[in-house]
Amino acid sequence: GFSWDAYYDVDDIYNYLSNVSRTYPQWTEVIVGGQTYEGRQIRGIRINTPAAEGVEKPVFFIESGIHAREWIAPATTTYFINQLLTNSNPNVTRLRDQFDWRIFPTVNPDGYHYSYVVDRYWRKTRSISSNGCIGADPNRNWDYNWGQHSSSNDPCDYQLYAGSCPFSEIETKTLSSYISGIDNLLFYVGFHSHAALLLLPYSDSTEHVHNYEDLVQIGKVSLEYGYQVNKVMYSGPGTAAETLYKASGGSMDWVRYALNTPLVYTYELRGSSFHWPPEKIPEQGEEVTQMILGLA
Ligand code: 0X9
Ligand code: ZN
Repeated sequence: GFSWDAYYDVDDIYNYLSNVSRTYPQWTEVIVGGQTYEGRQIRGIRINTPAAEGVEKPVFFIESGIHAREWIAPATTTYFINQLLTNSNPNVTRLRDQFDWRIFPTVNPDGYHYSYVVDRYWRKTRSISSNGCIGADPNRNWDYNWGQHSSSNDPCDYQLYAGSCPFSEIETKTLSSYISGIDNLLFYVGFHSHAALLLLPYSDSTEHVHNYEDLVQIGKVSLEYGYQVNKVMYSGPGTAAETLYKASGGSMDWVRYALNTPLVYTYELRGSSFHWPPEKIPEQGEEVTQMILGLA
């Protein structure tokens, strides 16, 4: 069975999504957000409880695991899915009912699988370049100011190769097209590790978006909620460019700029390394649940 005391490979995560959607067939469905180089699907779950007649709920999108080695992100995302579906606390059921959820625990499943079975530190996709080197950083590959900061043009760069062109990777190309098709997208939240940070757009520039003050205020509430769980305070919220470093071609910037999505956040979860022991999944998952409650 599936649980939150171990890390699982892609197939097990996908089976969990299928099983849980069979348990709640009226509210949930397995959704496909895109395709991968090795022929996998980018599989997620939609959770959408019945709304009042004529009401279209805002969409809350969760992107996890764009970087393969950041295992705590997929693990806490399935933890959160489980909370939404099984926790009868009124705060959680209200949260569940408030949004049309689109949750993708692992948007780079080829990379995650490779990290799981071969190279624990793998970060990129698994596409093969013309010179034979493998993978692009899927968080440098989106079509907004592509290839400027913290990006490499060398396909053999282990971490930061931005791809041969914007959306060269089938994962970002298909996922971005899926996201473009969503009406009423309100929240887009990405999970990474490990830095204990809350980041806002933009990554590529220190310019502040027009609702920057709202983003900061909402983000602070999220961090206060999260703090209550483990008494650990994250840094931020602030623009990724100011708080961390400038980086181009990230999903956050594209979703904010190209789709004009109002509320876009990236969390860097905790951990002393990418080897955050699986015993930490529940406390980190609880923290994520509270942080999302704080946002909402
Ligand atoms: O560099 C990244 O893509 C993210 N950090 S990580 O260590 N998980 O790789 C940060 C993403 C958002 N921030 C920036 N792009 N600056
Ligand atoms: Zn990352």
